[in-house]
Amino acid sequence: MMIINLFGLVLIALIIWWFWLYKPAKAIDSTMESVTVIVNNGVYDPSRIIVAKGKETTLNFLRKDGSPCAATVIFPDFEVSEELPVDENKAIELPSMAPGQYPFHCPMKMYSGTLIVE
Ligand SMILES: [Cu+2]
Repeated sequence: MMIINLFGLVLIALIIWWFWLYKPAKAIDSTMESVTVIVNNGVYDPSRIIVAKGKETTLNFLRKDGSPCAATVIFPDFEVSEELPVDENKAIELPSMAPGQYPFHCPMKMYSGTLIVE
């Protein structure tokens, strides 16, 4: 009986967490502040970046991860593919974009992020 009650409590806690507390990673607004994306430990940080529509954008990438996986970042919608040197700031020029969401990732998609153009 105790175990069933405990299970019920855990379930309720999970439901509350899922519906009210869980929020996806906060998007960083590159129109308000200059953004440098840190590439390390399997994640782009920030991984969600707000970009102004209709004008060219420069994003800075700083790769900390020496593994070959992290070496290239690809923006498939814009046919942009850039090598990232380790521990060196790399500015990537993106063309003017229409509103929408566009993924960017490493060649194997272990690193992944989203551009939010608005
Ligand atoms: Cu990879």
